[in-house]
Amino acid sequence: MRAEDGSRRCSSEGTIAPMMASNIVDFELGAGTDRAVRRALANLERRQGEDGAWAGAYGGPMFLLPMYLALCHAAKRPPSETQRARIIAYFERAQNEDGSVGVHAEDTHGSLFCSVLAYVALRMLEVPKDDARVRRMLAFIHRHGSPLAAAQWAKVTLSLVGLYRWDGLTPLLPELWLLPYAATPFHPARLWCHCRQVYLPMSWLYGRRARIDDDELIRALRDELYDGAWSSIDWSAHRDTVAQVDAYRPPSRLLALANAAQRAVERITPDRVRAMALGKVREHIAYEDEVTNFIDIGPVNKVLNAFVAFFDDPKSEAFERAFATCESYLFDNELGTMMQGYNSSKLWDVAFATQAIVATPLGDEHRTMLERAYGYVRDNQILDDVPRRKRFYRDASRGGWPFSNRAHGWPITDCTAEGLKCALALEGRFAPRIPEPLLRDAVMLILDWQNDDGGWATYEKRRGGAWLEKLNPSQVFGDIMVDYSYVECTSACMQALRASLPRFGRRLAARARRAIAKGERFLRNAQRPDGSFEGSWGVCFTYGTWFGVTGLLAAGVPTSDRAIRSACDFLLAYQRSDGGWGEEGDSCRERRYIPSDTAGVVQTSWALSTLVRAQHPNRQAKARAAKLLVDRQESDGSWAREPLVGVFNKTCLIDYDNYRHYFPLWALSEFAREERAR
Ligand code: LAN
Repeated sequence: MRAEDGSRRCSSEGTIAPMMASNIVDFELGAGTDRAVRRALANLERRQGEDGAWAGAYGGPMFLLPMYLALCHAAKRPPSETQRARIIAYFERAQNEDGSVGVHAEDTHGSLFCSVLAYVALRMLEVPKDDARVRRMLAFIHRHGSPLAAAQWAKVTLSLVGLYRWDGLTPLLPELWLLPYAATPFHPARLWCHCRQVYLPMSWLYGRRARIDDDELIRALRDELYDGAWSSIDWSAHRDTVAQVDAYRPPSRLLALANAAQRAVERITPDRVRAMALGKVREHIAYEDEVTNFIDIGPVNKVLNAFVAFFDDPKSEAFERAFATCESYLFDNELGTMMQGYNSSKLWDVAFATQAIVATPLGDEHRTMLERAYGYVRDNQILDDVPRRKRFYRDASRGGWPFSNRAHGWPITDCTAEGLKCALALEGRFAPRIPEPLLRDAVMLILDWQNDDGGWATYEKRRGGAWLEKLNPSQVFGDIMVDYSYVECTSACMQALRASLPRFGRRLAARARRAIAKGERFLRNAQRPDGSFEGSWGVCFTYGTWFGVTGLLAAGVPTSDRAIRSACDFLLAYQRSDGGWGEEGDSCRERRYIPSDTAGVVQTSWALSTLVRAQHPNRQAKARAAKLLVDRQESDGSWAREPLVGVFNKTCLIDYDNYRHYFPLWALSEFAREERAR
């Protein structure tokens, strides 16, 4: 609808006949696009790091810094004076008018979860209680209750520093790890690896009822947070209390039953069994630290594992290493100092940036940049499986690529796919041929990761039933319990298999073709009646549709296919009168397309790229999108920061800061190539 508005305006603007007008636009746009591409390449070249990768902020989630600061407080190792000021600045920017802090930095729905955590964090950073910012925050907290109604992870964090009591939490039994995997449909090792790696240390800390000694600040905070009621609280009455603002996934009846059962079990569990369970859980935690060089799979288990090491033995070498590695998650930029959602997004960014660069005809002029980028991809492929992996429920890793770097070491389906696509796109012209065994390892991983539904999940083949989601105890996050198949991961894996086909022998090629065909079925099933694909790791239908369409095309689906046509129609229905696309982050939590007030260049790039790849006949729509990208570019070749477009678990947006530097370049290059071929 909006697309038509735009073209109508074009032809009704005056004396120039529509046909001629569009030729003039084309001519200027052609030159403009070329200039934009050149500038964007120069911008990327300037920003590339020594290691061949692009550093970029990966902040956004607001619950991470407070967990880290609680650890600093416990260990009596406050951040430096400069860091302190920069962290305060980050919180200040994220605080809403009503005093609240949301789940992520741009969340205008205040959450009790992150407001409580931020309040404690700021006070630990020595912000006095009569400071206007914290006073407003506390007012918000009291309007919605107190920590008694905050989401589970806030309660856990507060319990560790004596600002909540473990009795006020639903049980997190370490004994679950003693159950036989095969016979237990709810075994913790069946959970999505992020979920299990978070609840693993939580269960140890819960099992030990770990908490630090009271100090003056803690006593003062109890008074502030609970309005003087601390000593009279009936903790066990508040296990299930959760404020409306934190109840994205309110506890289900099944969870209530499971919790009652766990409490009954805990009452009769002999100390001997508890000790055994804690020992086993401790072993799993130590293993995760060891195989990730203490980086750990993500920031939450990073901090929790460090807490475990601290309570285990604060003077140990293990704690020293665990604490020191927290630093690798901190990042400072113009927004302040944040804690990132991963130790970096480097592999992911390098893979995309490289593919964007080789989509231009100017690769030869940027040979050095490409060679260095290739170096990063080559040096960060994972070369070995983790040791004794079966005992620790780990899948194979050899040949995979991680999201950040090899030291982190957890391979991911779509990172493996993008790493492989990138290496294949460079080989021959800009890089040596990928050695046969490395290619084979990557491909075998991808093939083995495919789920029975034809799709691919994130890190592992799916291990548990969808019903497990009913036991999601986090309240604030959606879809954390099992590793589902995702449109994005599926599409990426199909594309990678497709790109490597020419390198396969007959048998492997046949297997890959079958896998791609199964993937196609998954994608067709995932498509919504309106033609869109829902994304899970980017906002939202724009991102998902880019992957959905690209995946189908990789399967050899013709552009005339109804699935492709309807996906494009869906996008075109949301093209704005300025030629761009803008989709709200809330689309993810509400699972419907919510248009935003302005267009974003990253989302416009995804949409434009989709239309180009689908060879959509509406040339004007594409030209207008390209023009928006060209017009929005800064003179140094960059694009300005815009609202967050990354997401996880439905509710938490996250910053992919480098997206604005390479997605517009990629889309413009694809558009220009199509124009040249006309
Ligand atoms: C990530 C980061 C990378 C991301 C992509 C590879 C981009 C995606 O295509 C697949 C999913 C994945 C691997 C992903 C999943 C969720 C993560 C790990 C994160 C968004 C980074 C942080 C987030 C993690 C779950 C944060 C901790 C919170 C929990 C609810 C456990």
